[in-house]
Amino acid sequence: MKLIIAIVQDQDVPGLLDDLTEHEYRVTKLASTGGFLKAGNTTLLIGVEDEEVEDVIGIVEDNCKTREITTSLLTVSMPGDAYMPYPLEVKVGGATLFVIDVEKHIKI
Ligand code: 2BA
Repeated sequence: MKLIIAIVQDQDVPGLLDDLTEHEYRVTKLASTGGFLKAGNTTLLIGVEDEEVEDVIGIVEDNCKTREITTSLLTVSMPGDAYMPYPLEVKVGGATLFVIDVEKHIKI
């Protein structure tokens, strides 16, 4: 068994959850925050059999889009100790996935 940890953008979550549950996958949704942008995103935990991993990756690919986000995260220093926000273009991926071996799966 594998645990897929999928970090996705909030906008893609409703369609992705519908698609996963229609295919009878079990999923847990966690609210998360990206360390770089410090903006909300969603982390999904999906426990699957080994042979289902590729199917789940395909469903994530179908539902998650890469987006360009402009942020004023960076500041440049100006004369006189002033700081000015500096726009930064960041490509936020469709999804970041980790696939982990599950040692034991217990349901009580
Ligand atoms: P954030 O950390 O908020 O990152 C958002 C986007 O900012 C990233 O998109 C990437 O394009 C850019 N970025 C991140 N760190 C950067 C840095 N040190 N310098 C320049 N640009 C940087 P993605 O790579 O698609 O990541 C989207 C979200 O997925 C991340 O949000 C984070 O929550 C998660 N993530 C990505 N890679 C991860 C990893 N190796 N471990 C844990 N979480 C990860």
